[in-house]
Amino acid sequence: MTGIVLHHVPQSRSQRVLWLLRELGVMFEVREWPFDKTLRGEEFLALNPVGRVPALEIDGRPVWETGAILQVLCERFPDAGLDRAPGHAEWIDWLIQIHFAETISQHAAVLTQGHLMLRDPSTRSPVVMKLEAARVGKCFDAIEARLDGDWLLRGGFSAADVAVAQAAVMARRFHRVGDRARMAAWMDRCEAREAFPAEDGGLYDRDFYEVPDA
Ligand SMILES: N[C@@H](CCC(=O)N[C@@H](CS)C(=O)NCC(=O)O)C(=O)O
Repeated sequence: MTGIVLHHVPQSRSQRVLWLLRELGVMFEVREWPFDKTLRGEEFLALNPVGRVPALEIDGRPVWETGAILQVLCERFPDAGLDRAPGHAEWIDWLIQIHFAETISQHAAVLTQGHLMLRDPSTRSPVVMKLEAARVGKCFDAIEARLDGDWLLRGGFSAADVAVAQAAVMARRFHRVGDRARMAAWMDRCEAREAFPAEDGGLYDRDFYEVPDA
């Protein structure tokens, strides 16, 4: 038993924590959960009171919210160089990117619900799905505009790349990266990293989901 346990559902936001732990090169265990009402059971609610993944056990306590988990891990293992500590010239940009990932993930989550969870098409809103897909596109525009080198921060690869790229991997199932050349090359660089985790099972049954007609 190591001190760190990741509570994980493949292809969910916990993939972000899995990737970061691999980049940090630390010992950890993974406990995989089904993506169902088990997450609302007593055992999981003791790890995260709103029943969501990821949850991380570290230093004898649970931590939840992906952005908080990334910050805790980067601060706990500073030698890996994946953080930008308070006072660092890139600290604020690092923080923005760590939390910007959640904006992207929120859109992907709404679209996942529309395309995969609401099985009865009459309960879906193509209008909302179209709007959410367009908002993913705006996020991709922001990534394209941000990139003027290999990584999101000039100082080099960091947890900011892990956060945003993992969210973009989820979101590109709903809006194509298209002709955003800098973003496409950055995604390739991220996915080529040794620590980038292979997707092993999960929620999605195809690479791309078209918005249905209204
Ligand atoms: N802001 C939270 C969101 C967590 C979240 O909603 N995770 C999804 C998977 S990506 C989940 O567990 N959904 C289960 C549900 O909504 O029932 C975080 O970043 O940790």
